[in-house]
Amino acid sequence: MSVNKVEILKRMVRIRMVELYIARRYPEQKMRCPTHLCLGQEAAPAVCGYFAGGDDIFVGTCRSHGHYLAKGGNLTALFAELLGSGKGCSKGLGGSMHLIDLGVNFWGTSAIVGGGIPIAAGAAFRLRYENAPQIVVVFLGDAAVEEGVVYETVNFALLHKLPLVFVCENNALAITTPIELRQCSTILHDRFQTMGMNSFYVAENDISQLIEAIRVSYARARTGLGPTFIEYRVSRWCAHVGPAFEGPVDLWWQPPAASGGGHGCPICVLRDELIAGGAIRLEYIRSLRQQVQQEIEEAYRQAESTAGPIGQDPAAFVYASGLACELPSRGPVRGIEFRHAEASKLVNAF
Ligand SMILES: Cc1ncc(C[n+]2csc(CCOP(=O)(O)OP(=O)(O)O)c2C)c(N)n1
Repeated sequence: MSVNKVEILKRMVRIRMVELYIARRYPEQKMRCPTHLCLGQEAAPAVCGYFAGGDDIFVGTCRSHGHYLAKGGNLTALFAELLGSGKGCSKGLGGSMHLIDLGVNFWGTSAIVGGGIPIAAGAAFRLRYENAPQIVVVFLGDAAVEEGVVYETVNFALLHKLPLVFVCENNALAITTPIELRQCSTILHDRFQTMGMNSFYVAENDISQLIEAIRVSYARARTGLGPTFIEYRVSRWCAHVGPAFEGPVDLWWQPPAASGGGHGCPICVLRDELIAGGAIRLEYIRSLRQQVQQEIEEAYRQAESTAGPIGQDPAAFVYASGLACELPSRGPVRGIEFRHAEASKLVNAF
């Protein structure tokens, strides 16, 4: 299957530009939720989204604007969510860290590190149980690998050969603590190999290797071969939360010489490869940039026009309606019952 890398570049550019736009408008204080940007980390969502079908399921982290867009999430609904509008994908009740859109099979993001992992396993278990052809992709950061739930879920996923792909975007930071101070080994994926997990390590900005790892992992999950763990080394270019820039965010549409060859920027790396191979010219990127900017401004305008105080009961949607709230009645409790007569004798023989 040939891979359309220009399409992947387009997706990365769109995510980068959306994040930049949010960063620039955030100081207006209309977006009142904590906002974790994925500037510098656009490649994994773009490639994962490229290979996913509409029926596949994504589960994200607190840094998941890119994952949401990659799964086909609506841009106006994303902006509206950040603006606290009832037209947001989570009805304005979640904000940046709690995006959910079942319409595009984006099963949610969570402020709890590792919080999405068991949800993803549950979704994958159902698919396996029903012999369905879809897969689940769950994103996690390197800090999530410090949570016990990852090891429990990996074990369960292997045991049941779940159609689940773990995509760990290792930016080597948990808020501000470097991975060297948190982990015995700064390489994460190989510890799961000892449990029997198929895994990949993808070096920073090696987009071709990332494409291959994701392609193979999806194919394995779809054909009943079970889960895969991908560790992709990335750099986070902004503060843990909020729009403060710390990296080369805005050079990718300049000529390669002006962007320093682009070694540190995933978009520049792919851009340079595509220009060198004759697939695109710099002009293409400039017009793409204009097109995406227009789309973003229009989406934000629409989202702003729906903004305003949340017009609904904040407790709505917290509990599912229609669930029984009383425990089902059970028969009388009969006390201890032994599985066979021998046990009933042995239990008092000490
Ligand atoms: C269970 C839990 N423990 C601690 C925190 C506090 N916390 C918020 S974000 C974060 C670091 C997240 O790092 P990582 O998972 O690597 O994702 P990144 O922010 O690098 O994308 C921590 C420890 C939390 N939200 N949830």
